[in-house]
Amino acid sequence: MKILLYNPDNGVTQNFMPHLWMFLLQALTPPGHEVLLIDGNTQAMTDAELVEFALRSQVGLVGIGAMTRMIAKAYRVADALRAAGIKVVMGGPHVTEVPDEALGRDGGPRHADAIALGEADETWPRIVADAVRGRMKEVYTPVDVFGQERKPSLQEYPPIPWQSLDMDQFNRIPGFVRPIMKHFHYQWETFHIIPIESGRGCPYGCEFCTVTGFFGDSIRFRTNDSIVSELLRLKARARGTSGQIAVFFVDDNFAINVKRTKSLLRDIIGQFRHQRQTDQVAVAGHNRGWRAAQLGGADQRQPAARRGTGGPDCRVRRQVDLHRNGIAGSG
Ligand code: B12
Ligand code: SF4
Repeated sequence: MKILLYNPDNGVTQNFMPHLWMFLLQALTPPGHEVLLIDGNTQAMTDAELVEFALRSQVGLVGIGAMTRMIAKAYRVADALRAAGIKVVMGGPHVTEVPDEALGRDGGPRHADAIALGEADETWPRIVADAVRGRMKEVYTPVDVFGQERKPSLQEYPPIPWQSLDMDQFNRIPGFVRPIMKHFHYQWETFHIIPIESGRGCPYGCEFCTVTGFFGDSIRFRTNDSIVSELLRLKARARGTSGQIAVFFVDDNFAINVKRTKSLLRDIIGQFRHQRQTDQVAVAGHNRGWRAAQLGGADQRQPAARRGTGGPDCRVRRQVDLHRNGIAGSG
């Protein structure tokens, strides 16, 4: 079966990097299926064009993921696809928060044939199998055999085959500049910003945020080896394509466990630099060429209204550390 994973744009701002969920679900798709990716931020298409593309490509299932910010567009596109007879499954934070809306159980119109609640790492292969049999359920929930909620372990993280993925649509170098870069032999024919994760979950439960409810209040980490090998695959891709790759750790709490953070950074540095560095995060960042760091988490000592997306692990002291090391910090 051909599967299209579609990420809607928000119609106002342009996203600077693709979403991890698309690559992750693509990597988790059982063999024998072809998975196409379209990001509305990089491939502007009208609803009719998208439907036409899906019909022409004989897509049997479209997966749409959306935050609340993009949900209006997501529903519109889903409606157009379903009107053309194409099955649609939706997932992500918004439909998890308000599942009845997508299924038309709240009195409004129905937008999806099926929805995946919460983390879909383990439910996605089932969804695909059911879609092939033409017997998709309406709701897929990550539960164990006893019906208890089950969070996937990140210990066996699926290797995303970055080295072989078609990433053309996510190249940040505009088409007209590429021949010039090539002509002058710059290693900048492509520039990709790649999302990667090292852990999920957050214990802080800030009232305005979906993360603790969605990913749970304890943190699950990937192994250092799996992260380092993903970075090495990305590096190999950059080398092989005369391109540059920047990685963006999408973790909400990258530095919550200091021992683990240092151990990961040491392993990364060990693979990417011959010379050992000190174990300060900021110094390590400086030596890796970081020029800016986005800090996540929220300071629990602040009233909710005054909290930004700062965090117990990223207070002013850390900003100062970063600045001393020539890195701009925000968050
Ligand atoms: C990185 C990130 C960003 C980055 C980049 C986005 C990107 N390109 O990746 C930046 C900083 C730009 C950003 C911006 C915003 N973000 Co943001 N972001 C995140 C963050 C921290 C990580 C996303 C991620 O990759 N997670 C890891 C992946 C694996 O998880 P996932 O996306 O949820 O996918 C899993 C499931 O949801 C499911 N799934 C997802 N999609 C689909 C689709 C199908 C078909 C299926 C079956 C399953 C499925 O399967 C996946 C595997 O389990 C999340 C918080 C979080 N921890 O998720 C917030 C989060 C997604 N962001 C959020 C928000 C609000 C925003 C902004 C609107 C903030 C703002 N006011 O401007 C903007 C919108 C940007 C835009 N384009 O319009 C909210 C969304 C809440 C909601 N109700 O939708 C989140 C959840 C954080 C929060 N505070 O609650 N964001
Ligand atoms: S610390 Fe950050 S990720 Fe955790 S609940 Fe608060 S805002 Fe969300």
